Amino acid sequence: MRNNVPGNSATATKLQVKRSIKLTGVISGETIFDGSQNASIETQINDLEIIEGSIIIEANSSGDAILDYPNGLNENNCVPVATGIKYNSKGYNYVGIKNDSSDMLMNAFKRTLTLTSDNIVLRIENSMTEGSKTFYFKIVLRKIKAKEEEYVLGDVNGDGSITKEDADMIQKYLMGEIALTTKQYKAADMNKDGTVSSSDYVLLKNQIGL
Ligand SMILES: [Ca+2]
Ligand SMILES: [Ca+2]
Repeated sequence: MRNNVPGNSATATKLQVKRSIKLTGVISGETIFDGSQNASIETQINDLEIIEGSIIIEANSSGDAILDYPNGLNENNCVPVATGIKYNSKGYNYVGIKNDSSDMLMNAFKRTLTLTSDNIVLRIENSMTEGSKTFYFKIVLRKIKAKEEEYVLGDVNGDGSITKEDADMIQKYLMGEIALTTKQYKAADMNKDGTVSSSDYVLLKNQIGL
């Protein structure tokens, strides 16, 4: 009886349709799997970005390389992991230097890396006494999860309780009388559809029994 059942499950050694298996997120990779043999996935790390460039700096002075953020990165969602500097054939030096310990770290020029809201600013101090030098640099950035501001749904003014004042704020916003911050906007979006509308106003009024 069993042999008369249509289908291939009893003897299946592979899938009828090949399937792909994907890893996404911080590491990514993909392989095709059909069940007939083992499969391996070659992965790559996606959360590192490297900015490369060069800057010419006169002796006994400092110079700023002002750099754009790589696509998708900003001051809030990445941190610098390392900054390497090369000024001759000795290779990239990834060690910082203290003002008072130049003897300990020969050829490690002082560098300061600042992430502003607009740019990445790398300042290098050329402590040589004469001539200008070309400094090559590599800045390694790691993507991090941006911290979301915490909010309580309905508490638009953020005072810790959900009251008529919060509903009034939504009403004023809808009438164009006030603007909402990102946090207030999220707190006001009662039905979580991404926009603040009269539906949210009604929902909040119902919730507080108005
Ligand atoms: Ca409130
Ligand atoms: Ca809404």
